[in-house]
Amino acid sequence: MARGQAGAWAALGPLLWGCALALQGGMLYPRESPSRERKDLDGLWSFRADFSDNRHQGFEQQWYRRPLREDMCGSGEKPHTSSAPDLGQSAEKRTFVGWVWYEREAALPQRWTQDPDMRVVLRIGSAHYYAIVWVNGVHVAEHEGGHLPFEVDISKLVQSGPLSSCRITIAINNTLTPHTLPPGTIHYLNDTSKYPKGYFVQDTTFDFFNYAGLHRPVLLYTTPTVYIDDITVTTGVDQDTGLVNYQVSVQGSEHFQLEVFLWDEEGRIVAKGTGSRGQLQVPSAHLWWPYLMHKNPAYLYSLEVRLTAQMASGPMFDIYTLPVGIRTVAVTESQFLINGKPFYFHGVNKHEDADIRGKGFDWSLLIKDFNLLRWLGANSFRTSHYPYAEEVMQLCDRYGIVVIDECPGVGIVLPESYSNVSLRHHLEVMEELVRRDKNHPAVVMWSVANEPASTLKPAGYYFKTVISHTKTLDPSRPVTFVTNSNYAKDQGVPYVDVICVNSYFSWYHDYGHLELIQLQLKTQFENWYGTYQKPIIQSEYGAEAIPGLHHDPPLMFTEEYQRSLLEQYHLVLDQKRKEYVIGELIWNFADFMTNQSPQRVLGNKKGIFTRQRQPKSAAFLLRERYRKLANETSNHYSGVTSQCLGNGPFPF
Ligand code: BDP
Repeated sequence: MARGQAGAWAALGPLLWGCALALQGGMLYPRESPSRERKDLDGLWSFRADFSDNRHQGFEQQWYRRPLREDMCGSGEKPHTSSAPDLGQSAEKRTFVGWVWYEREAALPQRWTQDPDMRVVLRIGSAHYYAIVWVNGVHVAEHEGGHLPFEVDISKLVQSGPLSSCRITIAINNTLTPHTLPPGTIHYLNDTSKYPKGYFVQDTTFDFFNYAGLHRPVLLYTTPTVYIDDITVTTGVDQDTGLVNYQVSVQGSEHFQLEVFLWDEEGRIVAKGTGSRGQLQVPSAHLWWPYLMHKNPAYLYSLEVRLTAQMASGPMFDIYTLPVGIRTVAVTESQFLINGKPFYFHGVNKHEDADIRGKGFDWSLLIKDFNLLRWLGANSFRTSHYPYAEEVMQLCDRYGIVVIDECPGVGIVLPESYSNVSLRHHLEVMEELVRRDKNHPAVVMWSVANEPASTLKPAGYYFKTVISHTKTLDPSRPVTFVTNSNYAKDQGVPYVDVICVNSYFSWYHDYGHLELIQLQLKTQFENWYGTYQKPIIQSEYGAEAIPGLHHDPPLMFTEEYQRSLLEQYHLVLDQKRKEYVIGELIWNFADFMTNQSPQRVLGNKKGIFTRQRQPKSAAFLLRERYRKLANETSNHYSGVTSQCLGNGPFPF
């Protein structure tokens, strides 16, 4: 909830929606190499929220022109990878809607500012939701959408003067509209007997707190001026030969040579190639297997791409190394196959969410979460309900955690959210997501939305378009969206490869009647499968449990109820997984923050871990189940859990 003047939202409109960038270039993760350097801009950033009535003072006074800290009135400092709302003590700031300003001075190594053969790039891991960027007071970039990276070449600016530092200013607006992803609506409350003049609230139809700000690393990196801009890898398997198809795009010159080398984990070159595209063949390849599906999961090769460009001044080199997992993914009428073997998803849905940090990236939290996944015996998760940090995806590749990669299409329920404006943006977001995550072996499926109102009339055309666009962008992976609507009326499902269905039996209806779950769940599966003959994932199910609240017989909100509800689901899942159910993902891995409402007690408590990552009783139940499932479903590799669990790469 927020307060402002009546004109506040209108004043933001034209700035916000006129200028989203078209998708350009690749989005390779910045890695150091002999030709590339990287400088993380972590630490504290100056921070200021624009509390002016029209939320536009920052633009009127051009806050980007001089250091923000020159006028500290109302401003402060903030670690950049955290959400602003939970750092302060003010309720008004916590629910602020509008522009906030970040600023950081970066000292640059001399050669970065003096070498004309060097490109300096500013990369922002994510800025929720709309961002405008200035460097030394000059406007350099804008980006719409809070969960995907964007970058800009700032070489000209940093190489044009005597400065050995640069001042980066980022203005970020967290306002959502029916056309953003996720959507939201600003409501002015005009009854002056109840609300002060100009009072407005931002309403959202998704169930997590709209944390805003710079959530992920911001960094500078360099490349030569002729550089490897993008690499696309797809893999296949022929008998025991691994096939690595690569395509490289180069910017800066048309006169170059490319060599590619595939290294194995022991540091041996196992295949070589030349040119911008080709196929590498790896005899007796180590395949990338999911965690618990093989005794040596998550095998990664390294694809080293070496570029040599002929310049007037002599040769110029660029080197980029990409981790590559060789694996195949396929879907049949009733199975999900990884490397030709049936794969059963036993995992979780997550959120990027934690105390104090909000959605801010934090390595310690990440390692804790991966240790918990491993402890649980989970082999997969869905990035509900938006793309997670790139570093998360890298860990999934390294540890064999399979990912259903979801875009921020959550809460699409208003008819306006099916307009052409929304559709165009949704297509752009899918392009950005596929561009970023296409090379991760852990990503086995794209999810284009969660629980859209897909019984509304335009939904069929809308999802047909988004799904077919996604398949064109990446023909190598299946596509889904997550439904919770009626099987007979859902207009999007005909276009998906796998049906993901959420249900909350004996929670959001038939309160307390656990005895109904088996019947209702069976009916759910039989109806969906009977209508579409596609494999089904139970993509969400669960119940809230306040940690430490007990009652036997089980009553809602107790740990016993959460546990018993899951047990009822498991009875049916155990029957149907022998037919066409290919997975179960608990809602949710951990408790998480939401908007305030009478249905939420300091957030959503459906976690099997608390927000502080301590187990509730249900976590032990799932741990037992997932280990059993791993042994039963990894049928080509018996005794997998005893061999795989406990000796892994995690620092227990
Ligand atoms: C599901 C939504 C999820 C919610 C969950 C719940 O997909 O985002 O958090 O319900 O109500 O329908 O806990």
